[in-house]
Amino acid sequence: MAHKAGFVSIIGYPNVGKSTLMNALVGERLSIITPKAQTTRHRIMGILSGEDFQIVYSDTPGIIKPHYLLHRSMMSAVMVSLSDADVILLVTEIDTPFSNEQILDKFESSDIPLIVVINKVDLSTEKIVKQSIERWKMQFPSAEVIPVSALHTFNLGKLLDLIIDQLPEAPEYYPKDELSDRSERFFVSEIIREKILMQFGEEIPYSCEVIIDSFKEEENLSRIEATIYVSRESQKAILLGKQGKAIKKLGMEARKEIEAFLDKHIFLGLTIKVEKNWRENERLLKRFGYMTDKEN
Ligand SMILES: Nc1nc2c(ncn2[C@@H]2O[C@H](COP(=O)(O)OP(=O)(O)O)[C@@H](O)[C@H]2O)c(=O)[nH]1
Ligand SMILES: [Mg+2]
Repeated sequence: MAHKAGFVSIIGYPNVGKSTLMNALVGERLSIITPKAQTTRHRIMGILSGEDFQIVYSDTPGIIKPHYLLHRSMMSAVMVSLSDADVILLVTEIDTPFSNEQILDKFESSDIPLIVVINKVDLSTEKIVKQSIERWKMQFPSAEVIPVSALHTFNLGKLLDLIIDQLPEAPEYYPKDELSDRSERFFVSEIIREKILMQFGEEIPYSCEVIIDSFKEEENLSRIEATIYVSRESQKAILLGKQGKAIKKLGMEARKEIEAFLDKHIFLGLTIKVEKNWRENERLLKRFGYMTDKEN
């Protein structure tokens, strides 16, 4: 059989389970997952290779109305991912209709195969799932519609078959043992950001960015220094907590997870800095790795 390969863009509203789905399809924890919207800020590739196929998934930020320059960069990550795609996975939940006009226009003006993935069917009944499938087929008559549960890996084998069916014949794009185009540094900063999302409420998670300042391999451990940027002094105080308790807890949780991910001991040094309104600042967004040519 000829070798098939291609790019598969995973898009949808926030929190529908795009990152959970990509991780389940690739079989590795690449994208961070939390119950909060806007967890994913960048396009993150996850690569699945078989003997006669290679799928390069792009997990993308949830589709939202942009309020900040940061959001605009997040939305252009979605649009770029769509324009390179060989197959599009539109991830939805049972009863959320999809009505983003910019994306619907993009579907109309291209003939990229579309698969509507109805996720979280574990939360629903068979009857409701059936009705939902019919509704999606009405909206997208030429699309495949498939119910799954990314969390419980239900129906993912069938989804994989549908994807491979739609891939063009092509040689592999990446070495077959590669899992992502992102570096360990990137994943480490994402794990720290995930712990911030989990530990702090309100506006804190949305106001933070994590930058790895240095990542040094020593004999028995990796020494990682990271800076957490926040938008205001008051946020810095919350992150620090009383007598530095909050940041200490954050550091411990992040270190455990990073050690599991890298499979080695690490030292993690965390510093907090205030950069006023970084989400609106083009220069800082560039420095933080947004709005680069690679992504936009
Ligand atoms: N019950 C259930 N929850 C899910 C499923 N897939 C994802 N979730 C949860 O939905 C939330 C958002 O998931 P995430 O992958 O970060 O969504 P994203 O914003 O679309 O990337 C998390 O709390 C996940 O655990 C599923 O199949 N069933
Ligand atoms: Mg996500």
